[in-house]
Amino acid sequence: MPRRPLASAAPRATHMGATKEVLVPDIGDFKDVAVIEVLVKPGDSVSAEQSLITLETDKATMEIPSPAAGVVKELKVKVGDKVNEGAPILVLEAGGAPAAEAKSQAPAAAAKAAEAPTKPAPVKAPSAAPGGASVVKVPDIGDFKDVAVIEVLVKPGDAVAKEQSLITVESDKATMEIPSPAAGVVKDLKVKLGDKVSEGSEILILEGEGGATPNATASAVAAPPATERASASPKFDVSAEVPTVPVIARTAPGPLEPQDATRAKPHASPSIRKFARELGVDLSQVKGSGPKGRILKEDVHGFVKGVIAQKPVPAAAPAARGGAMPFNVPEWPQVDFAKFGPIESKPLTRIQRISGPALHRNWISIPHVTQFDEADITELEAFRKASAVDSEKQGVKLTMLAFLIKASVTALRQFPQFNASLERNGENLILKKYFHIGVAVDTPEGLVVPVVKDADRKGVYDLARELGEISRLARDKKLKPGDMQGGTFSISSLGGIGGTAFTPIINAPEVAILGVSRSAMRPVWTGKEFVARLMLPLSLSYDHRVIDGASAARFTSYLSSVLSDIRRTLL
Ligand code: CAO
Repeated sequence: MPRRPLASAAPRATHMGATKEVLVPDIGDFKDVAVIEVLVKPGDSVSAEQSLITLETDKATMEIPSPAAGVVKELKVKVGDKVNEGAPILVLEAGGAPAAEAKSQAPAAAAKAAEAPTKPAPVKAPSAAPGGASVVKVPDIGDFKDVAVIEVLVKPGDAVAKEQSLITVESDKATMEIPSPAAGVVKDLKVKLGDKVSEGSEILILEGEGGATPNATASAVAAPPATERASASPKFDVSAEVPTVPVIARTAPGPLEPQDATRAKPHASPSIRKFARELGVDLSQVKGSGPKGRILKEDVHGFVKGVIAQKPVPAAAPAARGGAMPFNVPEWPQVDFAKFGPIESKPLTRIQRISGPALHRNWISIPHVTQFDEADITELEAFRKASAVDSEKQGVKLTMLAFLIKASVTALRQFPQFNASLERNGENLILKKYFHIGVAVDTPEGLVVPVVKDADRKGVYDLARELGEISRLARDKKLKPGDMQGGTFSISSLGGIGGTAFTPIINAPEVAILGVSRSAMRPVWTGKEFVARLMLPLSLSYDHRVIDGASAARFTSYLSSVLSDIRRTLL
């Protein structure tokens, strides 16, 4: 969960005549933090709050802003140095008001920010409620207002520890958990799913441990990942801590999108993020040339130059959900539908809201081609039906999908480039030696893709049993994030519903997905006569960057031959 660190002190300065030594401020629990960027040099004029250096730990990147305007006289750090709170950064010849003083409405105490470390902004302490209990309220969540409660993580009677998450709120930009300011027992909930809350909204009534009022000095704050505030505090790029998608998918079924926990946000410091935002650059498209692939200002410049060179007017038109699109497309039409007849506005489900942008990304960024084929499953279906009695005795519904998984694994072994992912830099294909098959499951809330792990090591009965179990979990919204991660290839079966073919969208970072439509009896020419055969339509969408058409045709032909004679899975 991206979280704003507790510490938020301003850089300290000690007077040395007309100059001040700017020190590393309170940076929370971080110790021996590496200086990864020095953003100024001697002779530079800096304004109050201008970033001086960037520090990075394995969990966060933070910029240390100048406590006041002035001229840099001497640098005390260089890239690669390890620093702690109080370490000298540089000597500044004061040439303007300290940052805190510059804020005319700031309280007097805050005006001393340039002189001494300030304390972390306290979370609103629980206010007293009748019966020795206290009201826990939404703390300072930055500029976010009326954010939706998407999870209530506790219920009345629950004992909670200090900092245990109570609720999760979500805006269109961030998902954040609100932790408990104190240990205690939940007496009463004041919010429910779907409520809109802002700073100060009541969350719940908490009775402190042993019936006492919870400690009023609690200071844990969950804050939005990308909010930048005008303060002299370090700016923490907490978005670098944890990828957003796995966080969002923490307790709810995930959509048809990558659920790979290793998928990280672009590695860049807050100022670079801001710079990129100002230019409308999507950092995920920029290759970093800094240490550990970090994106530098030059990389953003280079990216913009490249785009300009390719297109005369690289307008970043807003997509339907507000994201920047890398194409010069006309703006989404704003239509007043009510002008034409009665309407009803229905919010998208949570799964749809998460999966929509991922599907959109996959659709526009992967060059899809769909190869259609069909498999003669007459014998297979006869075998499945003949096995039905035996399978039912074992409590398993032996579905066609279980055989499809089995046959797909056999084909994937034969064509390893289909069981692969393109490396983010586009230079290598990662071939996976394991076979985790994602299965699209239709639920009332939307599509989710649980993954059958190690499908190559399971028999058809085991696969059928597991499919029944994950479909049930998906529909009961009980899938865990891990159940939806690590897929190497996906199957989307609409055979139980109908249709003759469709073009499934690849579930990135996978490179192919098999769509299956409804089987039907068809006349098939044997060379001498037409015979009635049960034919299963297959639609294989593949990433044309890594798979060419001939390979795709070979893959579906082979898969079709395996389904026509399932004994091939034994070979
Ligand atoms: N051809 C003909 N009949 C088929 C078939 C096929 N390809 N696949 C399934 N059927 C039949 C089954 O045999 C079953 O019939 P009986 O009840 O008489 O045995 C019936 O259709 C219902 O099957 P099912 O859908 O319950 O079971 P399944 O194992 O085939 O599928 C699951 C399970 C989870 C894939 C399915 O329930 C589902 O959610 N499908 C939708 C996936 C989806 O939305 N994909 C779209 C992604 S792109 O937006």
